[in-house]
Amino acid sequence: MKKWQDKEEFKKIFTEKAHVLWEKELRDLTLNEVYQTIAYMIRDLVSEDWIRTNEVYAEQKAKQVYYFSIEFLLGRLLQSNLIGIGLEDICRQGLEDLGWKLEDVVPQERDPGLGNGGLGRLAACFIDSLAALQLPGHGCSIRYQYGLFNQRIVDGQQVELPDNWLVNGYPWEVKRVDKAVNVRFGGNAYMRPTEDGELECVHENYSSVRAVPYDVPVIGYHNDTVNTLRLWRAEYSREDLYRELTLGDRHRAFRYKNNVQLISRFLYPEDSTEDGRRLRLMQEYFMVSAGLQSIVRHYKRKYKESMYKFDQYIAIHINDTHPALVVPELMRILLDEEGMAWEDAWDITCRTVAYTNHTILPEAMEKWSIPMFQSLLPRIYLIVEEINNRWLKEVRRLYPGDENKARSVAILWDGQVHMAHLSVLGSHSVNGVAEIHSQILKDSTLHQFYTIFPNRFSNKTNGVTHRRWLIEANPQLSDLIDEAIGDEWRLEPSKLIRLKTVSSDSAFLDKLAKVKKARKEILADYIKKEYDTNIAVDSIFDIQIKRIHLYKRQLLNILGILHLYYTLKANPDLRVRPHTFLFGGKAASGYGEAKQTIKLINVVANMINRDKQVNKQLKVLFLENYNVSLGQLLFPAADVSEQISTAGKEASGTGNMKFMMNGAITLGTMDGANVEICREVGMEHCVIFGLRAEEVMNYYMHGGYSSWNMYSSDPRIRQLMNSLVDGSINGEHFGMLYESLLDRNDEFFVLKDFAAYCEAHTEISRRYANQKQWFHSSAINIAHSGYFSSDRTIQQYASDIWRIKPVKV
Ligand code: DL6
Repeated sequence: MKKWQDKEEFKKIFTEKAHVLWEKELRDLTLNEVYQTIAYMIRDLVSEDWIRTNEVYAEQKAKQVYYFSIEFLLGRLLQSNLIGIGLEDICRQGLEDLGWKLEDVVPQERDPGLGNGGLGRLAACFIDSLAALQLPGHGCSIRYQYGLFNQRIVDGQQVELPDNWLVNGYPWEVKRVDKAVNVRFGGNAYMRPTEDGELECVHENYSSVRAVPYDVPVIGYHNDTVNTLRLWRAEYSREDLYRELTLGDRHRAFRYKNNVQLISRFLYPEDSTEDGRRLRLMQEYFMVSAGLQSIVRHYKRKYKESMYKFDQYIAIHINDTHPALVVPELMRILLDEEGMAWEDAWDITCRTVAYTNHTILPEAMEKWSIPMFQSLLPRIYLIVEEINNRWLKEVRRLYPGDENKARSVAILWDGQVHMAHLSVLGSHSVNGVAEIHSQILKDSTLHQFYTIFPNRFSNKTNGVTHRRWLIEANPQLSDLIDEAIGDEWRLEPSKLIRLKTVSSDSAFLDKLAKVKKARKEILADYIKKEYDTNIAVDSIFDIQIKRIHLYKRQLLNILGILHLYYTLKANPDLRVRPHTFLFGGKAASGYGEAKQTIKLINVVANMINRDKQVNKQLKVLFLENYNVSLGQLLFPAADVSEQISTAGKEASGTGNMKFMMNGAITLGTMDGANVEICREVGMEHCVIFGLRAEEVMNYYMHGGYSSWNMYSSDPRIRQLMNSLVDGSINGEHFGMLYESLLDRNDEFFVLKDFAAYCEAHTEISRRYANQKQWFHSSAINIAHSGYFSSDRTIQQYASDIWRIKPVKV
């Protein structure tokens, strides 16, 4: 890549580019135009490498993986791309000469509305690692016009505003009209005999949707690899619209046009209605069909190999079940377009596809009603039906008379299409995302499949990219690490383990403490600017940031805080170590309890922050609109990482890894990847509390837990529960939470774990009092975070599942 040699060259190219793009003098540019100008300059720099990367893959016929995910929660790309190509400093200096600060330009980029939570962020880390490791791997998803929503807090309550993230355009994308494909919906499909006695499928009266790809370069770290994230946008086909119009039915024509445009309009359309669910299914098929068609076309044109060898050159990964239609869609292509026999097509499909499960929550397991599925995707339904028939025949042959077995592995059952079952059956590999989660999949969620295909199952513990979450988010800490152990860890994060050698060195620990303080000051400045609130940087920054969900137990956290408040009120002379509790996260718009939890946090925060008797010791804030960019401010500033889900419920968590990478101490349950974090760092460098997953499971299976008993026996709990409904929290009532904790017997064991949680907090304060010991633990956490880099995870996927190798470009 021909890079800008120095800031002079940067300024020259910037000036030329800005003139061409905006037809303005530099002094008249808006900050957003400055940002876009640099983004286009980076695009220019990498364009040759981007072309070359694809050529080299094709020349070498390298096996490639395509990672299909309904979300890619990318975060901003300007700074990470500058870091990737090693030009951040030149850009910063050049901009300064021109009168701008890079720090002011970076926030001009809106976080792309292409994801919402852990699964989407994982996908973003994965494509980052693929490019960094020079592995031939690309992302495939949808170019949503609107993200989930922008969250505002009004009177303590979440208000959802449209996230029109594309409003100023997106300079990183390239529209590729020439690569558009058509996707079919509706109509009728049936099998008819051919002249030579075979059966062929007829699919007629369908409507076509044009899928147009927008490609985003995924730039490797200090190498020349540029992979692709391909995002599909739905457009109406002019011919179909014209046909409808010429048939004289203007209403039908406009309905067609509107329906098509809806497909890529919203990330996660509301699925409480039949229309919403239908739209989601359309999105899933749209992404899968467009993605697969383009992969097959590219394979045939560039690799010129037989489709019988497809799986030798192509791996397809389905990130949870949203892309599970890859299985029948690949079958459709192989059967209907390539004319293969069923057995061959099935064999190739299973060898190509691999599946990761990300949740065991029953409500998150995707199922579609058969009538809806059938009417929307008639040809795909026929294939799924055939897969199911053949499969159940086999199961009944293997387990004669065992209808329970058949039921528990069926794809079509009870009027529904079971997407997890389709995914397991149509893949050669199934993995969970942390050891405990993978074990739960084998022991319970997918146990019946496990008994049939034991070798198909494995674990791949998640990871996060240290390039974004350490190098970019925390340059102060990164520099300190360089000073202590050299900079090899930047390329090989496993080398972070070398920090152990200085983890007891007083001089190093003092510097680490200074870095933490500096990062807390940066966050405090942000909070002052955005919320006009002061937070004390010498208080413990205790942070819980993630989607709001009952199982993640933000409720436990806020009840703990409320109890601390009551204790301070009842004991005016009591002094505790000052704490700043920070929360962030969105609640699904239809999830009443989660929304009420947000309200509770805000009302309690208000009450505490205004109370002069306690607000020197306690401060609580809910930060609006938690997203990747806000995360980049929060993770580096944290002392304590709250990872307090009910054991057995959080598949892995990845925030826990970002916190530890930035030196926070985990306060958590034995859940998800916390278990492995604890094992790596040692129990003395994290604080663990609460029920274990087996105990939780035991209660679910055999009963024996009554939250009313907790209420009767623990006066603290009684006080807290009463306060939810008696108006003592600023006159507000939280009936839904009260019901879920008491009347519905506290499904997530908040009250059961309450006492242990309070003790864990006492332990945190005790440990924090010894600063040397605290920062020793902090250093140990950073040292072990190399294991939780997504580079390690991706290397495991690459060698064990995809069987792809690095390719030098
Ligand atoms: O694997 C990524 C991430 C895990 O870290 C979280 O524990 C898990 O909750 C999340 N799962 C989802 C599920 N979505 N669906 N379906 O986001 O995946």
